[in-house]
This record gives sequence, structure tokens and C-alpha cells, in this order.
Amino acid sequence: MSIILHGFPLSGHTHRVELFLSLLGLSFTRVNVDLPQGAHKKPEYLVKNPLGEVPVLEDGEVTLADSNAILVYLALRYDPTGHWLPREPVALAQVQRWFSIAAGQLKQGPGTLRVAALFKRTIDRSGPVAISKQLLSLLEATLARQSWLVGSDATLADLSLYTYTAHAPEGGISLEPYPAVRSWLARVEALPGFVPMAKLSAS
Ligand SMILES: N[C@@H](CCC(=O)N[C@@H](CS)C(=O)NCC(=O)O)C(=O)O
Repeated sequence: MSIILHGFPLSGHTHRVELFLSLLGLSFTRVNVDLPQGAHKKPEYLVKNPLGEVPVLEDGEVTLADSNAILVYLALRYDPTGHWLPREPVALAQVQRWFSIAAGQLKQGPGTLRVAALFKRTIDRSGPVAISKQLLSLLEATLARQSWLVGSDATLADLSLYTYTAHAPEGGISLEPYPAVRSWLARVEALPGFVPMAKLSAS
């Protein structure tokens, strides 16, 4: 049974899934969804995800949209160690909290600034910059106390937060003031099987 990942090479949401597939050592086929050409709004793609977003994962009979949902599926299905998605109630709740932050502040802040740079859009940066700084301060305070976002080992929370944090400078958000965040990014990058996302050419 082959796994297919529909995504876009410069999408951080796609990358977090690609990263986890690689960390799990799963082979898969990449299908490029041409976002600049609007391929994600065509009927044949909307059948897979009516919200018209990447990524979508297909695994046999299973078709799943939403990067965090896909991470959960892959962990429960393919991670025999169980450490990527802890089952202990408080730890699992904390992973879910970081998923919400990844879909909220991470996307509204660093994600929004980077996508504006990617598509060369002029936006009012003040709101996204304030959200980015608030989020990075939270990450810095958390990661000054512990190596990983939840518990003592890497979890899906780290993968969900990694990509748009690492690429925040492409949207004009410096990581210089956040040494604990930079150390954590390096720890994620040292995980066996880590694969990077392409950088924007302008940065
Ligand atoms: N909640 C979704 C968000 C995915 C998302 O925002 N994808 C972006 C690319 S990074 C997208 O497809 N944007 C196209 C659009 O909304 O038109 C997830 O986690 O997968």
C-alpha cells in the first residue's frame, strides 16, 4: 500500500507531514499541487479537501486533510514506540494545545508574514508581528526550561511548531533574541531522518 502526499514544496503545513513521514522512515509519493496556478481550487482536488488547502494524505482507502490531523493518524498507525503522540492525559492535552497554537498564532504570525513575502503581497505587518513576538516569547520561556515542548522527548508538538518557526526570518522575524528557540530548532534538525523545507530564494 503506498502513501501519497499532496502538497506544495514551500508550504510549511506540507513540510511538517513530510518531515514526520521521513522521521518514521515511511516511503511515500509526493504529488505537487500547484498553488500559484490554483490547482488546489480545482474540482479534482476539492474532492480530496473541500477546503482547498494542502496537505492531503492518501493511504490506501484513507484520505485525510489537515496537517495536524495527518500527524495524529501517522503516529497512531505507524509509530510503534508511541512517543510521538503520548497517551498520558496531561501530555496528550499539551500536544493538542500546541496543535491549536500551530493552527492559530503560528499561522497568523510567522506563517502570514512568510506567505506575504512568498507571494510578494503588501500587508499590514503590525498584527502578525505582534502575534509572532508573543508566540516566540512563549516558546522561549518554555524551551528555556525543557528540551522539548512536551515532556522529555520529541513529540508531534515539536514537529507541528518547527517549520514556520524555523522559517520565520523569511517573513522578517528575527530569531536572534530567542536562543532557547534556536537550540530547540537545532535539536529537531538533528533528529535521524530530518529533512529541511526549501528556503525562499529572496532570504
Ligand atoms: N489547517 C490546515 C491549513 C493548511 C494551509 O493553510 N495550507 C495552505 C498552504 S501552507 C494552503 O493550502 N493555502 C491555500 C489557500 O488557502 O488558498 C492544515 O494544517 O493543513
